[in-house]
Amino acid sequence: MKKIIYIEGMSCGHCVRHVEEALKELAGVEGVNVNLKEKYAIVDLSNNIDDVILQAVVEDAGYDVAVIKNM
Ligand SMILES: [Cu+2]
Repeated sequence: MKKIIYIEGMSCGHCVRHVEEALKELAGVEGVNVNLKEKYAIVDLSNNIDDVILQAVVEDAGYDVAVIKNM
């Protein structure tokens, strides 16, 4: 399944890599695709990771989560 995470606070390619690496460390995350301009990350999940966990990972990396939706 895929989820889209709308993220506030990313400003450059470094932020993108930071968010990608943080999400990829989660077990069950198979892929991450961050769109800096549109301010979202699409995560490809092998199992349903709870939104609360995804939000915590992004916030621990230093960014804010606006909303998370199933795709
Ligand atoms: Cu940056």
